[in-house]
Amino acid sequence: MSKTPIRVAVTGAAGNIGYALLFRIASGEMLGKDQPVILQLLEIPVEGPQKALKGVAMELEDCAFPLLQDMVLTGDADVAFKDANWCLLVGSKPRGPGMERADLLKDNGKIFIGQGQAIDKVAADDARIAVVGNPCNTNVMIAAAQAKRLTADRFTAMVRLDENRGRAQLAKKAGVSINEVSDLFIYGNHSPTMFADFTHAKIGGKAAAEVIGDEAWLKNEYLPTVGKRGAAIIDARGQSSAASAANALIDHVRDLSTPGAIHSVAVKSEGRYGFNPDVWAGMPVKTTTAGSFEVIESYEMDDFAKSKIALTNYELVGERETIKDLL
Ligand code: NAX
Repeated sequence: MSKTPIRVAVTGAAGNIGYALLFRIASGEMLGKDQPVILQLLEIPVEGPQKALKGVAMELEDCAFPLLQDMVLTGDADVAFKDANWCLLVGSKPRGPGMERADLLKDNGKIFIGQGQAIDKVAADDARIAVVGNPCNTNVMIAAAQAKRLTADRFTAMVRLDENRGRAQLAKKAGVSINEVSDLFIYGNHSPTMFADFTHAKIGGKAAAEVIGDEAWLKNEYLPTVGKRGAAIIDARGQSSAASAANALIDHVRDLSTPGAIHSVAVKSEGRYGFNPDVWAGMPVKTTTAGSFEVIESYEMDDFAKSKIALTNYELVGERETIKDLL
């Protein structure tokens, strides 16, 4: 007998990341090759995006994916999140010319108030939320603040693209396969202040710092390369990362559904690793059951790592302060 379908709501579904994401969800790459899915797709309720969304749905139909049981296309959050088991919040407003970061935070924050309320009202009891739309650490905090029914641990934001970037850069420098790189976790904000913790990373089972043998490179080149990779992609492509972001979101959800998986997730810090208790910060997480995780708290940070974490925490606290009237 086939499994009960999982309802996956995706916002910003007609956008660039949506286009790189939906086909992979429907083909079973995110939740398993034997797991039927229903896609519930939200776009802003105006003609252009709704028409584009129809086009994407036509293409999904044309793929004849056996696992795709149904699709819902809507401009209404209450419809999109109805009984959803996973809510992937990708859609948000891009930063326009001359727009201040504080305005971006506030404008996008309003979207996440409405979506957080709708999710809390209509999503499934086991609903989990993954925020990608930037600034994702702060948007997830705003959405979670609306929740009366769902607990804070259901709300996560994505730093997995940063982890994947960080692993790839270490593998490239060491001239080894990506599979050799482990224990590389992202702490803090999805922004250039993030700390890609090379101090605990391993290459082929040995300390990465030892294998690389160049502390100055790790501190002065590696960290900025990982932190500013998004900007470098925009500079090269003329558009922001889409396929790699969609790929990271597939990894984020798949690993949060796979007991034993260890990966970087932005979660409510609760004071771990010295973060402000109320901010959502990237840290290492171990999936315990298909629906729950625990934070790995055992990494001892040296003074350099502590100073990096303090910096990214300072930025997260500042973002929280900017939008405090939305909480
Ligand atoms: P696009 O502008 O291509 O697509 C966004 C889509 O969201 C548009 O189709 C828009 O109509 C829709 N949208 C806007 N407001 C909405 C709302 N209230 N409800 C439903 N849909 C809405 O952007 P895309 O390249 O897909 O990127 C989406 C978001 O991901 C951006 O905020 C971007 O900054 C963020 N990113 C986050 C990353 C991460 O690692 N956390 C990396 C990639 C990406 O930069």
